[in-house]
Amino acid sequence: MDSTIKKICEGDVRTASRLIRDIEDKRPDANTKIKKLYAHTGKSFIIGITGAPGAGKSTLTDALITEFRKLNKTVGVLAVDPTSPFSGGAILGDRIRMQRHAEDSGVFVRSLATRGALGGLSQAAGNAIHVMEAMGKDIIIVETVGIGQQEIDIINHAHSVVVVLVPGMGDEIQTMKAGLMEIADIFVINKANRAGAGQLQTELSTMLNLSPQTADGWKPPIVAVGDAFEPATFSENTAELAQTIEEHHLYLKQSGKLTERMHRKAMTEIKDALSSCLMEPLLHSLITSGELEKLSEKIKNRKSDPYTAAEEITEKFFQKRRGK
Ligand SMILES: Nc1nc2c(ncn2[C@@H]2O[C@H](COP(=O)(O)OP(=O)(O)O)[C@@H](O)[C@H]2O)c(=O)[nH]1
Ligand SMILES: [Mg+2]
Repeated sequence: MDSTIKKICEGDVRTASRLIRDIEDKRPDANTKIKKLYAHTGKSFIIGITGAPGAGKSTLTDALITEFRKLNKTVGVLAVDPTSPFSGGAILGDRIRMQRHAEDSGVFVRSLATRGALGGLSQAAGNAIHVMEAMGKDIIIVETVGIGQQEIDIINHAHSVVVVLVPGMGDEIQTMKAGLMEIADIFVINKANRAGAGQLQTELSTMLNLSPQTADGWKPPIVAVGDAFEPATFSENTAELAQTIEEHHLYLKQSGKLTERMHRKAMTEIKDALSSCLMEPLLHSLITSGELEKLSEKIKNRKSDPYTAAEEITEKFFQKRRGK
């Protein structure tokens, strides 16, 4: 076995961290490593946590680490969030809080910054998750800011999706519209001691009752989590959240829906891989050769159309490939 792969499978933190950095930097040999690593992945349960910036995702993730460790599960955390305390610009309080897990060899926390080409972020996240899977982590938590399609792509790498909402942020309905409603398995109403929590809960339940998802056998539960600075109730609430996540995992296994989720994940991965093998090099060569500019000009002047142009491009691309 390749020594890097061997070390990662033994849980070596330095080797795993280096590969995650190479993935993030889009080094070409990172994909070669992932290919070799792939056979050692696929055993972890992957939880996606999404919601608006400041909704308390990192605080919840931190509390969930504690809960899962109590259950003797090893945990990997991947924060794909430029505003996250895990990534770079940590506020002192968050850094101190994370410190207690830093001592624990059963916990591995890494972040992905939005460095490099944006399009590759879902692929980078998927691959970083694979590294943690190969390390043998029982549970992997992926934290991501939930706004657009890109975040939904990232969350597709998860088996179970937790959407975090906060009363009074005025973003609840937008979050729903962004397509998170369809993808949520569990809702958290965070900072639930705040005004408007009850109303948010009512609105959400009404929406869930109208949603066809309820016919699916799993009605997304709503877990209310109180203030993070009230340790007693907060740990009680986060224990309930961990429990709900475990229940969803059990449901997925027993209903056969875990296979569907694995399929969804595989589809995302192959799309990501195709994009990095095909779309990215293709666009890169079209841009650097000036071809894209010329084609745009022709299309603009109605000397060509986008479909003919795309056909010509693909024809040329495959000819070149075959000639190789
Ligand atoms: N008052 C209050 N503040 C919280 C709570 N949870 C998190 N925060 C604070 O809200 C800010 C954002 O939290 P964070 O977990 O980083 O949110 P994220 O951006 O969703 O990851 C931080 O300053 C936290 O200390 C809470 O339950 N109550
Ligand atoms: Mg965060």
